[in-house]
Amino acid sequence: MRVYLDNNATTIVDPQVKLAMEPFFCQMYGNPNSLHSFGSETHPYLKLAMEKIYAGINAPKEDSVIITSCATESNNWVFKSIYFEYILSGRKDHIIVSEVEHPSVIAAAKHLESLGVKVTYLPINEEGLIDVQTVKDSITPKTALVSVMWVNNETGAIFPVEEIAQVCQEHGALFHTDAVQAVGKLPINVQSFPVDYMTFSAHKFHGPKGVGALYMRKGKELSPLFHGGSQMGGYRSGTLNVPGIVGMGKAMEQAVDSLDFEMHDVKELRDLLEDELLKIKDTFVVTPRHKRVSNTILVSFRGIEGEAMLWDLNQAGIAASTGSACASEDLESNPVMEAIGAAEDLAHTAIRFSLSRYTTREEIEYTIGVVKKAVERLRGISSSYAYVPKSLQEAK
Ligand code: 7TS
Repeated sequence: MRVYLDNNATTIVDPQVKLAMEPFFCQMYGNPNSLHSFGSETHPYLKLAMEKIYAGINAPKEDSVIITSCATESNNWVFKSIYFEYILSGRKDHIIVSEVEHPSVIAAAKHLESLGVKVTYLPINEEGLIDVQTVKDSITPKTALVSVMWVNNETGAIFPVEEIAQVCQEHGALFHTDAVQAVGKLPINVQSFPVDYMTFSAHKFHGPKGVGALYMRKGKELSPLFHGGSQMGGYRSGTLNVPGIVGMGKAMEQAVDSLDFEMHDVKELRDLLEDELLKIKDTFVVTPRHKRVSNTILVSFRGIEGEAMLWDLNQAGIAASTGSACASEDLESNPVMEAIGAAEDLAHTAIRFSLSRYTTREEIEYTIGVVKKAVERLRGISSSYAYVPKSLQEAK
């Protein structure tokens, strides 16, 4: 059996999405900017796709949604734009990010730091959560941008972005949220709180890879990323990725339609997995369930290296993760475990299971069995875990 429980890294493309994209490879392959019919016949499809994307986040049409190549690009773009528009001009000199942002935010912030920008890294507490007070304590009149992710990719923790955005508005700072792990898992309504910029990525909600987006509220500033033609309002020129945009539109529509299923049925399977894993002795889950999205568990098995567990799971056909795929070749401890100050013996033990609407009960039941066996085997050979074999326990 092959079981895919790494949906926070990427997801299967919804077959409806694939179907929607197909005509734009060999039939309607024209460049939308061309004046002939090969170009213009793509227009209604692009318009419809963009409408679906706007509807999915409840953006009014006066706001901008700029299609990018991925969330990494959207995140980087916001930081570089802030540098050009606010820092270089001397208007502001400070930005704030949480210390558990995705590397595409942390590395962008560090780059700005190397250019002389003051950066505050907000801590998370032992539950993996952010206290709004930490934003209030660090924001100043010179703060250009606060960037806090909506949902953490490792733990699934939901951060209080609505309240943080409010604080930013009161202090004249811009607010950006990386909503990559929120779309398809939480209702998104950019009109319900003062978010200025928001990043998301199609491949995290059953759309194609290579298509991301940057939402920007009307009236906000953004330096063009690519200078050239007039595509994407001149902010990001280059021939449009027609199949990608159509795919993202369809994926967004499907994500909205599946939201209830994601929040209830997927949660039921996640809770089943979590309940069974927590029955294993010396096992810990980061962030209380009700403060997490419905598909994610970050679990630690004392005495077991995350990579060793991953190996056993992979041998049994199960895909999970020990940290962001962008960093998991480094054999470093999980960044969130470090940030919550987990004891040394736990920092390397975290495994992330992330489900999707395609995950089945059979797959979860199989996974539970495999994990239980793996824990027993690995603790049996662990030098850091005082293990009493079952036969001896019974003999006592
Ligand atoms: N932001 C967050 C919160 C993410 O989880 C990821 C990918 C990205 C940005 C980057 O997205 P992309 O569109 O540029 O690919 N996160 C993960 C992960 O958790 N494991 O592998 C990739």
